[in-house]
Amino acid sequence: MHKLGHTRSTNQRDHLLHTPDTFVRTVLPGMELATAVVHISPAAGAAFTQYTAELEPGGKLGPTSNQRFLYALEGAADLATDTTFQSLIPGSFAYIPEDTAHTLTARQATRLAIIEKPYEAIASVSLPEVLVGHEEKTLSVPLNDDPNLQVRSLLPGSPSFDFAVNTMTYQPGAALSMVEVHIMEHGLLMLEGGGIYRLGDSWYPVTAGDFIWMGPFCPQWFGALGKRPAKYLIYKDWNRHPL
Ligand code: UGY
Ligand code: MN
Repeated sequence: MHKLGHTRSTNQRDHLLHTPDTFVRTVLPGMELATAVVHISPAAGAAFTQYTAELEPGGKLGPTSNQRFLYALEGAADLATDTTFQSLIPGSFAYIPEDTAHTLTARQATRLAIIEKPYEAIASVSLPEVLVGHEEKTLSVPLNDDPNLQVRSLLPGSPSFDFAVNTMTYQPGAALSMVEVHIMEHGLLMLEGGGIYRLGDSWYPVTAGDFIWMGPFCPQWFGALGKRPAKYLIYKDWNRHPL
């Protein structure tokens, strides 16, 4: 249906809301039988990029020299590096360090959330290695002792990693206990349910399929609405000095 020029999407200096009605597909270099919806990149003020890759059966991702994080949303795909071969199913995730040759091939129609970022090495800290896991095998812990708000850390907290990716699940009515203002930026993909997101001085209704970018120090708060839990995948830069 024609929306007569209306959308919930908005692009502000310190935050961006990207809703599916505004998604435009593009092909990134090296992709085969695949397209990308790029949600955020340095062009809009972020220090990382996040996109949703949509692959047909046999589709492939292009290469990158940056570190890459994958989270499988739908379908099935094989990830091969020089040392590993792993099948990804919904809820699977993989971390690939910078300068690590790999191929990702879809076995059926597949959708992946992908985050890429230049690695910030620390001289005394060992480099991270390839890591593949499944969300359901990670530990679920309450945030601030609230059993209705559960967080799963997909990556280890070690300083080898310069970013974190978590899932957060809110029972209906659960909310962040405070408005957060912090140096870390976020890329957020709403996976299930919905609610109200405060970003800066605005409050937005959000639902599964939406993407949000929060820049450094963007005031942020979320409360879950509706009759089912709200769940999102959230990236943040992490473990590095601000200067
Ligand atoms: O990890 C976080 O900063 C998280 N609590 N932020 C958020 O959900 N907007
Ligand atoms: Mn936050």
